[in-house]
Formats: sequence, structure tokens, C-alpha cells
Amino acid sequence: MNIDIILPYIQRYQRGHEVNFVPPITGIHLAALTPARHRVRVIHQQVDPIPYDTDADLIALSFFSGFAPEAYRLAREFKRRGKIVVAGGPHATFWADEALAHDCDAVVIGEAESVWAHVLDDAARGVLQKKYFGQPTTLENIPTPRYDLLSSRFFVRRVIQATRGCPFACSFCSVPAINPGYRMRPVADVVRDITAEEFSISDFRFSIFFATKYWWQRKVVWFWDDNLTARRAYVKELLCAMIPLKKWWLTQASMDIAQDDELLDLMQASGCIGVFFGIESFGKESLHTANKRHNRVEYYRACIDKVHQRGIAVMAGFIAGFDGDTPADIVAMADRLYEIGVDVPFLSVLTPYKGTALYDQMDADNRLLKARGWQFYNGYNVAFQPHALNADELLRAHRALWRRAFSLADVVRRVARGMLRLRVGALFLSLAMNGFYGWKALRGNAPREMKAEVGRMKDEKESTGFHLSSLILHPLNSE
Ligand code: B12
Ligand code: SF4
Repeated sequence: MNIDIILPYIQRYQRGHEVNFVPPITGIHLAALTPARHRVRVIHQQVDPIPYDTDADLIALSFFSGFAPEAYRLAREFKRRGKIVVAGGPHATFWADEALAHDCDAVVIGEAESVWAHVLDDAARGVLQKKYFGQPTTLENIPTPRYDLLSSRFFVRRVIQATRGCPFACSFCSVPAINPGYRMRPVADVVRDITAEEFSISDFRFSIFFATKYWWQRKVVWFWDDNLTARRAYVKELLCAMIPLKKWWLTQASMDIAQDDELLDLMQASGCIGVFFGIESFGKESLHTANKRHNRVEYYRACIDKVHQRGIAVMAGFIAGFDGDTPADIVAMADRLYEIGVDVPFLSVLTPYKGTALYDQMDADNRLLKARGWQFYNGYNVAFQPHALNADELLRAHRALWRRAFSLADVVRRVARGMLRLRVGALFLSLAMNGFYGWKALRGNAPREMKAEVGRMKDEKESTGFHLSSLILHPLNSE
């Protein structure tokens, strides 16, 4: 069969991305799991046009909740063209019946490894079932992602996964439900993927730009793990194996790594340039209700200092909309994140995803804004009734925080401070990411405010006049 794996996308900024930095790993991983007898392509709607006239027999859709309206529009388009449509990923896993009701022929619930070949066999034989339940398998014998299938528009290409799962259980996070337990790939397999040279030489066009880009693509390794450092013995073994590879690498980790000097030293020695911490809030009560007990406000600065002592940049996620948050608290985060030393902030709005304790609580308290479609679940919009303020006030406070944190003054002061304490790769990262967001802020290209009706997307005009807005009602409306 011919298979197109599509990752639907709805633009999250008013005028799109100026640069597309890092691709998801999901599509190229699923492509690698696809038996070799099938021809497979990977299309990221974020950068690639949708091939409506494809010769594919089967369309595999992988999407987050915030992109579900577009995924369902595409399912309908491809269904009309006689294709078999299979859905999977974090949204379809929790809303399988909804996906089936929106023109998907089958849904893979959970992880693909144990069932994907079986789904394809069934599809080829015309006996596709509606639901397949992917069991969390061991991570041995995972093939190298199909980097060769990535669009050259992504600046970083080496995305990789060494572990799955996270031992914590934060109330707003669906990782423990999506990837239960904590599983690790053999270190040798991870090293194999880090060193796989599959980047297209056609990108190398004898110009300084492409030579730089090609070098950067080989140099940088971005771990898309939920929490790479959770098992210390494992991560230390991995980092020892990475030292000779001389890469620059980045990952997500929890703040407790700051207590492990040996680990921090190994991170430095193996070329770590950036670590992402989910700091989330400066409110003790918020951290408590979020079950984020491993974050201690009084130690934020000391933890970040420890990472900076190794020249590693700190990226950090913050969430606006916890019950204790006032608009003033939210906007004040811009200064507070600078004070504790964050190099690159990521600023989200609290979002109740299915599969989380937060969702169950909001549902029980009747706080889900049921008239708002899935596009409100993109991390930058409000999908629930906040406690201390109303939904519009929360949105405005988030946008004020975003504009403040990425103002020219804040961007410059973060990068300037980095010059004194970051290693070369980390400084490069801080410059690139702050530049990326700072340029957006300068152009007024802020996160997009979703409406009950999403405006026409670039690809819609290529379709047959079907309007996204007819799909975007929240399924809870019908309950
Ligand atoms: C890496 C990551 C990112 C990266 C890359 C984003 C990307 N587009 O991939 C970054 C940091 C950019 C990111 C950003 C965001 N993320 Co994120 N991210 C993750 C993370 C930690 C790992 C995902 C991953 O790559 N896993 C490895 C791959 C191999 O596995 P996988 O994607 O899970 O796919 C497996 C199965 O799901 C299944 N599968 C998936 N798709 C399909 C399709 C088919 C057809 C089949 C058969 C099977 C299948 O098979 C795969 C192999 O087993 C997950 C947590 C998690 N454990 O899922 C959150 C997660 C996916 N992110 C989430 C969110 C909310 C976001 C943001 C909206 C956050 C924000 N506030 O801005 C943004 C959206 C940005 C964007 N443009 O897409 C949520 C999604 C919840 C939901 N229901 O939508 C998750 C689950 C975390 C959470 N908070 O609960 N994220
Ligand atoms: S520490 Fe991070 S990955 Fe783990 S449950 Fe909390 S938010 Fe999710």
C-alpha cells in the first residue's frame, strides 16, 4: 500500500511561524515502524502542503487536541476521495468514538508499536477494525526514525526519543495516561540513532548558508522525551556514551536534577546546551493543586544557577490560569522568570486535556466551556471557566505576559545575561529562541485568539468549499 502519514496543524500565531525550528518525531517514527513493503511519506501540515490528489491508499492522521478540527476536516476530505483514514495520537486515544464519527475508519488507541503492522495488514485485506488498542511495549528494537522523510524546512532535524513516561503525576499532564510506566531504550540503540547519517546531501548546496544548516542539523540532537533524567543510572550511562559523539543536545527534565552534581557534570561533558523545566507557577498553592510537588519556589533560582554553572541554557514552561492566579500575578511572571534566571520562557494557558486529573475535576465542577471547540485546546486559548477571573481576562492577562516577556527589552536582557554564563551552543540557542519569539512580538505576531469559527486556512481553498467551522463544536455539546 501507499501510505501518507499526515500531522494536521492549525496555526497558533496570527501570522504563522517565521522559522520552523524542530519537527515532531511522531510521523517519522511511525514511518520507521511501517513495514518496508509499503511506500510511506510524512507530511507536516505546519510546513508542507496537503497532497489532496495523493495516490496513497491509506492516510494516517496524528494530532493533538488543538488540531483535531483540522484533522477531522482532512479525514472528511480524504474519505470523499476514497482513502482509508486511520487516526492516532494523544487526542484520538482519548476521543476514539469522536474520531470514528468524524470520518476516520479506524483509531489506534495508545502506542502504535504493538499494532501498526497489524492495522496495515487488516487495511490491505479489507478487514479493518474500528479500534486497535496499542499496548505499552518495551522500547527494544525501535527502528531509527525516517529522518530522510522530513521536510528540509525544519532547521533542526535530529529529534530522538530515549525514554517514555514520567514518574510524576502533574494534574494537567496526560503523559502518565498516554505513556504509562517509565521505559528506556537500550543505550546502543539511542547512540545508533544519534549517529545515523541520513540527512539529504541535496541540502548541501555549496553555499555558506546551507553548509551551516547542514552542520547544525548534524550537530544538534533534540530529545523529545517526557522526562529524560528520571532514571539516574540509565541517563548517566547514556550520557557517558554520548561524550565521544560531540553533539549539542537538549531535553526536558525535572528540576530535581539540580541536586545531582554528577549528572549535571555529565550533561555538561556530553554537550548539553539546553534543558527544559516545567516550572509552571510561582504560586505555592497552584503547584500544590497541580500535584507539582517536586517544584519548590524558594529553590528555583538555586536550581537554575546550578545548571548555568555548567553553561547550559534553561528553557522553562509557565502556565497562566491556575485557580489562585490574578491578572497581576500572571503578568508579573515576566519579571519573576527573569529574576530566577530563565533563558527562554514558554508561556501557556492552563488547558484541561482528557486523561488528566485536571480534566476530571473541571468536568465534575462543570467548568469546561463546552461551546468552545477543540481549537481552544492549543495551549494558547481558554477552554475552561477560570476561578478568580473570567475567560477573557485570563486570555488578556496571558497575552500581556507574552508581550512583556518577549518585549525587546526582556529579550535583550536575557540574551545579554546569557553571554556571561552560557556555553557557545547554549548561547546560540538562547539567541535563536529569544530572537524567534522577540521578532514575533516586534511584528505583533502574537498567539492567535481562536473563535468559535476558525478562519479559513491556507489549505481550505484547495478543498471543495467544506468549512472547518462545521466540525469544530466540542463533542461535549452533544452530551
Ligand atoms: C515532544 C512533545 C512536544 C514537542 C513536539 C511537538 C510535536 N508536535 O510533536 C513540543 C515541545 C514542540 C510540544 C509542544 C506542544 N505540546 Co507537546 N508533547 C510532547 C511529548 C512530551 C512527547 C510527544 C512525542 O513525540 N512522543 C514520542 C512519539 C514517538 O510518540 P507519540 O507522539 O506519543 O506517538 C505514539 C502514539 O501516540 C501513537 N500515535 C501517534 N500518532 C499516531 C497516528 C497513528 C495513525 C497511529 C497508528 C498511532 C499514532 O504511536 C506513536 C508511537 O507509539 C508529549 C507527551 C507524550 N508522552 O505524548 C507532549 C504532548 C503531546 N504535548 C501536548 C501539548 C498540549 C503541547 C502544546 C499544545 C503545549 C503548549 N502549551 O503550547 C504544544 C503544541 C505545539 C505544536 N506546534 O504542536 C500534550 C497534548 C495533549 C492533547 N490531548 O492534545 C501532551 C500529551 C503533553 C501533555 N501536556 O499532556 N510538545
Ligand atoms: S513532570 Fe512533566 S512530564 Fe511528568 S507528569 Fe509532570 S508535567 Fe507531565
